[in-house]
Amino acid sequence: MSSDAAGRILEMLRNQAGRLSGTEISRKLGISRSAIWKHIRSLRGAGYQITAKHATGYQLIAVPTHLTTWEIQAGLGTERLGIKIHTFSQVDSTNMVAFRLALNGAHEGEVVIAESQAAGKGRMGRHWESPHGVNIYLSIILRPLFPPNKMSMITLMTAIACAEAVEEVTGLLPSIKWPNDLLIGEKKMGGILTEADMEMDRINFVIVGIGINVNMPHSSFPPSIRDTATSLREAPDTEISRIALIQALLRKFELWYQRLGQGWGDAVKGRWEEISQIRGKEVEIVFMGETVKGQALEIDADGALLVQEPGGEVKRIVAGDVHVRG
Ligand code: BT5
Repeated sequence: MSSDAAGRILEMLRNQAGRLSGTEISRKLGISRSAIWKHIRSLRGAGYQITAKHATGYQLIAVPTHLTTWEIQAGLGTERLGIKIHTFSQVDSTNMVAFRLALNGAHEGEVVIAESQAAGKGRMGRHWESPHGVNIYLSIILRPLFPPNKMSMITLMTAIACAEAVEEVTGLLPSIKWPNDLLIGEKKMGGILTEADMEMDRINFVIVGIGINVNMPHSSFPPSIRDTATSLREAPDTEISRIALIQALLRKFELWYQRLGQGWGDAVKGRWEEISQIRGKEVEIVFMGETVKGQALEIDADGALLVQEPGGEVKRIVAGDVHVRG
């Protein structure tokens, strides 16, 4: 049974104010009444409330509150991104699922989304808190044609896409902390984990993992991050539609990724510097036990952070944790 036909039936039901007869669906889609019934059953199984009356037909009463491919794709409007969306109730990590799919030949633009993660990953082996049903855990498979040294630009453009999507949906523009933190005020509400399968001179695929705390209540944060983390809901204190946010995110992501692919690295750099908190600030960067202190200048064409030490020397930072001082 094709999920496509189920999706098209759903679309017809959405656009219908009252009941829609089986004959009408059958005529429009060229499928039998019994095939329609099977699709209706699978939609119901996915959480859609659809009533069926023998004489008058079908009516959509309610859509599920959990994330479904159909809800995300309805009115999405992207060209390639999210054309295939794999949704799960729970996974180990959406990045790991996406990685496995990519190894098996998944295409650029395929997306993995889960309601919760049992082993959500941060950078450098760290853990990402991923409670069920309240946040966004999403990974995008990319097969970029540009060289490995441009990898960091993908993380930066992802941060821009996330910030702009949040602004579109909530009216609140988060700030970005190099390289992968999304902040509201001083608190972290999202993070990005970019992983890749690559050789010396070429990228086979990239997995961009995005975690955004959307409706997570403050009480759900474990004590270890209660003072440093926040969710979007906490800011305006209203429930935020995860569907609307995912759709905005996929659209913004596609736009910025296309720009990057067309050689608009300067536009990415410019927009990133506009949104980021870091330019001109006194920073301390820790990476693998080493600390660099100085003033953050800008990011270079490959997405590295340039920091001027008190002695005047400029260091190029490609990875690490940034602390803004003072
Ligand atoms: C990150 O790492 O910020 C990258 C997070 C990426 C998560 C997404 S979810 C979808 C995809 N699938 C995955 O498995 N991962 C990606 P890092 O900069 O290393 O920050 C990790 C640190 O942030 C932790 O050590 C905690 O201190 C803190 N933290 C953990 N969970 C958090 C949360 N939900 N909100 C805010 N801070 C959190």
